[in-house]
Amino acid sequence: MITQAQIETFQRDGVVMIPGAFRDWVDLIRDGIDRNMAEPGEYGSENSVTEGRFFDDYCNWTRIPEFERIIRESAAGEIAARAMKSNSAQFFHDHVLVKEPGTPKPTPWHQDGPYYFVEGEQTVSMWIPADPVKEASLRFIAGSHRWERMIRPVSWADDSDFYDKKQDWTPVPDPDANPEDSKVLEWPMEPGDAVLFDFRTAHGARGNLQPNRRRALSLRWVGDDARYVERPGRTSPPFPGHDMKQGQKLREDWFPVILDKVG
Ligand SMILES: O=C(O)CCC(=O)C(=O)O
Repeated sequence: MITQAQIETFQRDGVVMIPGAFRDWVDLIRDGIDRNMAEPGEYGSENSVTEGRFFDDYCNWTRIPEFERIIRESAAGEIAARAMKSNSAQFFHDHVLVKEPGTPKPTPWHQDGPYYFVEGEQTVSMWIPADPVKEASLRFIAGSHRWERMIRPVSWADDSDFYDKKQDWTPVPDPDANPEDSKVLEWPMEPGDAVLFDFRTAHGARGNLQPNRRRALSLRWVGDDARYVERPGRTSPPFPGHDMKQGQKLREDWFPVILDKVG
């Protein structure tokens, strides 16, 4: 499921690739993505691309039965808890990201944490491609989950500031311009492989100039120590009406605890 060596790699680098982790779930992932694209939710976006298509949408698992099955019935919760070294795995949200062939738009370098209203040492996203991916797979800056300051969050559509209020962010990095400053990790991936990464790990992706689609499902989890935090504006996802306060655990009726004790 996840080896001790993979757990240690995740803790050290903030990212690990687990070949074949969701191999048996690929058909269901594809079916769920098809349903999501046919019936986008209120957050569905085309990211203002003018060439190709970059569709993304999130927070649909309660209306897409394929996603709910993967979250509840696959080993995802246990893999998440073990990677985070947490007793529990609480589900935060699902995120579908599809780059169609001929889409040059890169995904900007970012950390997910600043967009979210949750923080902790125990967080993990699992990005699972439903197609073979070479150039357009996720790229990560090893060890960036330990950076003291977080990267300025930007709108994916136009790179403008995501929050109106100023905060002491670190500038968006450009590891390709300064390759000696950071170690970039990336892997060619097969359908059902998964990269696991901390919400604080800096990552981005190239455009998809390959002839095949690049469909992916990201599942986001938090562990025992994760707590609600106020951000300087509306977060992404926003979860309107959540009614949580600084320092609270995420409410379990909206964010289900899928595993409460690692066996
Ligand atoms: O699929 C992509 O291009 C970006 C994915 C991502 O940033 C994420 O899953 O957090």
